[in-house]
Amino acid sequence: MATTTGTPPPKTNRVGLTVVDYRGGKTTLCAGCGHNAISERIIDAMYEMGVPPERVIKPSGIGCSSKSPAYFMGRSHSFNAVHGRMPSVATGAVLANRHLIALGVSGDGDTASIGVGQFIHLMRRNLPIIYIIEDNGVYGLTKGQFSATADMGSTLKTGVINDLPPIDTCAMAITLGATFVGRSFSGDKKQLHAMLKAAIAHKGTVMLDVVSPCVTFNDHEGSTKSYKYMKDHEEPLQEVSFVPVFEDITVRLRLRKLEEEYDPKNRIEAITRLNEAHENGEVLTGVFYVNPEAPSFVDLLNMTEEPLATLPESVVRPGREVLEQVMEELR
Ligand SMILES: Cc1ncc(C[n+]2csc(CCOP(=O)(O)OP(=O)(O)O)c2C)c(N)n1
Ligand code: SF4
Ligand SMILES: [Mg+2]
Repeated sequence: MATTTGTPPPKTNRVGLTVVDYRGGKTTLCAGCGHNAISERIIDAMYEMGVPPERVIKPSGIGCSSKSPAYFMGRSHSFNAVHGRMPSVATGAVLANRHLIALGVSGDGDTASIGVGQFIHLMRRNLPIIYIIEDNGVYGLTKGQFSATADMGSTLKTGVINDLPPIDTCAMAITLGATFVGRSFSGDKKQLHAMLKAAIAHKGTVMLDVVSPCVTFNDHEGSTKSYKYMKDHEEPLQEVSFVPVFEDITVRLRLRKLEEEYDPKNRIEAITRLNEAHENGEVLTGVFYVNPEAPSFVDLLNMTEEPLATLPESVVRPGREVLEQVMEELR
């Protein structure tokens, strides 16, 4: 329908919002930083899936990547946690209000070094969360030291060579029990967009490692997390597309096999394929593992449908008799 001025009204999604409603503050990250491209894909995916922004919480840790929730979905809740401690904040928020949609943003430093203990326990629980690692192989915010995801043999701009093996966060997440695990590239618009939409529909822990080049400290010849290296070495496992079915919120993930018969429900095969890719010097991208049937952490805890945060005090506060009984048991 045209307005009186003749300008068509902006397009809206199924909850009546325009894409502008999903934007955030102006980015302060470097121009060309992969993290900015990921924010753009999150905005598009959330808009297209018709997610009400007020239902979303975007916890993060510390780093350039962890700053990026300020640059998308300004109407959602945010929490910039302590370095590496986003998983505990996210767990607390989701348990207090199970109706929230949690989108955690972390970096390779935030996750695989200081935060690795928290990451490991989050992956075991199948908490409903989309956990994104914006992976540039360096600590961007503190001026480009190698992180634990840097490949052996990759070099810093100064010529320093990394002689330690990398931690593969995807292999780790699959081993530990995450129920939707994949890797993408900030420069692969189509694949990342489809994977994010599928992630939004998944009911459990989604772990997406997104290679996201740091143009200031890790985009040179000799880096294995540069735009050029990714363009030359990315090996997509499938062509990922996703058809949302809003009445029946099941994951309708379509994986068109490009190179082989690959079963994303087979954990062992997923880990073997990741190891083979490392041996062959390929950066495998795509959805490695999906298990939509596993009970989520909120199901396991048998929590009430009404979120704890909105239950009245008369329900959440034990009565005097119950307290006396507890005290009696402790005597
Ligand atoms: C407890 C603590 N230790 C160290 C730091 C310093 N520090 C800030 S960001 C960062 C690493 C960030 O790297 P990453 O998570 O990969 O994010 P990027 O900047 O690369 O996106 C470090 C070590 C800190 N802020 N807090
Ligand atoms: S320093 Fe690197 S990671 Fe940080 S904003 Fe700049 S390009 Fe991005
Ligand atoms: Mg980093």
